[in-house]
Amino acid sequence: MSIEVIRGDITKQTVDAIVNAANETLLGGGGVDGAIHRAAGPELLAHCRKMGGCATGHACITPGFQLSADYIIHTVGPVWRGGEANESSQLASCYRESLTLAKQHHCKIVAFPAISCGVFGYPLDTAASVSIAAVIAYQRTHTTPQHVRWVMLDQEVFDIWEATIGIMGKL
Ligand code: AR6
Repeated sequence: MSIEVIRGDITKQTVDAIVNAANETLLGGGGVDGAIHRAAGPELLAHCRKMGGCATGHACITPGFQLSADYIIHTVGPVWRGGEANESSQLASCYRESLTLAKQHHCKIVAFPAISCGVFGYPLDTAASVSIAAVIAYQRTHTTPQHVRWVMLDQEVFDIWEATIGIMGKL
């Protein structure tokens, strides 16, 4: 059971599943969602069209299509509205639901982006605490997935995650 954070492009990860920071339509968008759709190819959009969307805080799974990852887990993070609109429980739920789907599909290694930390505007330090706490809590009671890797495009996001893992990983 382990967690880590690296810098990189999540679409290039050779892992069992990568997680997409999607929106409720599941029909693609900007940020990491756009990058994943470009890398996975048009079959992903065709597949997502049949899925009927996904509510905030929930997750669903598709094949990885042209990615080297076997699966893409699509989760919809909360839009930041100031912190009083249930954002932290919705963000924690994204991680729990994504890890539950990964377990159901026997994924050993899962890569996450910083869900809600781009277009959706979640403050990075709070997002790091909520995200890391959710994964640590999950790992206390489950043995699969064995490894969770955050893959950060931005140095600033990487630095905050690394520092927060350093503190929370020892608690
Ligand atoms: N690899 C890893 N991280 C990435 C990559 C990549 N290739 N590309 C961007 N990031 P965002 P959100 C980082 O905006 O805030 C979309 O339009 C990025 O730097 O992708 O959950 C969806 O369709 C940031 O740190 O996701 C939704 O409408 C992090 O990924 C909406 O944006 C998340 O930023 C979701 O917004």
